Amino acid sequence: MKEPLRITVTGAAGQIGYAMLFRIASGEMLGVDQPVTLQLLEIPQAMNALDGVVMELQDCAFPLLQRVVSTSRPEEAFSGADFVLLVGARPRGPGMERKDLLEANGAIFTGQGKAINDHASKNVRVLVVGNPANTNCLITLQNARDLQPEQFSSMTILDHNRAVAQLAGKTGVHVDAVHDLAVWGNHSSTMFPELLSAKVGSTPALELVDFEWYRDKFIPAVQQRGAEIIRARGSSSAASAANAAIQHMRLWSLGTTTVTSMGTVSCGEYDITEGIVYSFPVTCRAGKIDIDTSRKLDDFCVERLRLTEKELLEERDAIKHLL
Ligand code: NAX
Repeated sequence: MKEPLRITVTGAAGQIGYAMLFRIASGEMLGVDQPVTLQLLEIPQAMNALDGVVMELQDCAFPLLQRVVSTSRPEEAFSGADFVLLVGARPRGPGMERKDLLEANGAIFTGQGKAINDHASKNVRVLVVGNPANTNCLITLQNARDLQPEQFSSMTILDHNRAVAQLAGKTGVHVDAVHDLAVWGNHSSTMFPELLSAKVGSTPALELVDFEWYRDKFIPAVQQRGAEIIRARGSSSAASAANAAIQHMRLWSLGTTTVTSMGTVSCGEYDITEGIVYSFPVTCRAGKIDIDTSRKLDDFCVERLRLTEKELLEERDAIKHLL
C-alpha cells in the first residue's frame, strides 16, 4: 500500500467542491492505488454545510480515503499538502466592478499563498480554479516566496475541453479524433482557442472548417460557453469544472499523451511578458509542465495572443500592490 497523499481543497462546500471531492476520494485524480487524505478549507459561515459534505464522504466508505480534515484555518488545511486545489473565491456581487473583484480575491490569495509557503509540502503542486484564475495564481505564487513558480498553475482545461467538443461537433467526429488544439491566455472572454495547429484525425482542422466559422462562431462560442451554461442552468458550470480540475491534476502528476492547455508562468515564450500566468499549449512529464514552443503562429494568432496578454497585464497592474 502506498503512503497516503494529502490533497487540500478550498471552497470545499461550494458547488465545484461537491462535484469534485467524491471523485478524488474514489481515485480518479491520482489513481486507484493511491490512498488520499482530504484537507478541506471553508470560511466559518460555510462550516455547517461542509460538515454535511464530510458526512456524505464518510457514508461512501471509500477504500482509498484515509482521513478527512475540515477546517476554516488555512494553516491546518495546507499542512503537509502534496496537492492543493484553490477553488474557493469571492464571487462577483451586484454592482461589483472587475477591480473590486480582483481586490477582494487578491486578499484571499495573498493569505493562502503565504499559508501554502509556510505549511504545505515543499514539493506541493497548486492549481488555481477560483476566478480570476490566472491573476489569483500570480498572487498566490508571488506570496509563496520559498516555492518555485512552476509549482503553480491555473485552470484552462475546461476551456480546452469545450473547444475540443465544439470542433468535434462541427466536423462530425468523436472528441478523441481532435488533437493539438490549444487555448491561450486568460481564462476570460479574451481567451484564444486556436485551431491553426489543430488536427482532426490527421487532417489540419482549418482544411475542414471555414475561417469565418472559426473566427465568428467557434472562438466566441468557447469564450462565452460559461455564460451560456449560466443562462441554461441558472448557475455556473460545476461538474465540468470539477472534471477539468481533476484532469489537470492527473495529467500534471501522471503525465500527458497529447498537448493540452494550462495556465503557467511565462518565461517569455512566444514573446509573452515574463512572469504573468498565461495559458499555453503544454505537455506534462515527471510532474513538470512543459510549454510546447514549437508552434507556428500567423498574424491572426499573434493579434489574439496580444489581446488576451493585454488584459492580463491590466489585471496585474490592478493588484500590483499585492505582489
Ligand atoms: P461556489 O460559490 O458554489 O463555492 C465557492 C465556495 O468557496 C463557497 O462555499 C465559499 O464559502 C468558499 N470560499 C469563499 N472564500 C473562501 C476562502 N477565503 N477560503 C475558503 N473557501 C472560501 O462557487 P463554485 O461554483 O464552486 O466556483 C468556485 C470558483 O471557481 C469561482 O471563483 C468560479 O468563478 C470559478 N470557476 C473557474 C473556472 C475555471 O475554468 N477556471 C470554471 C468554473 C468556475 O466558474
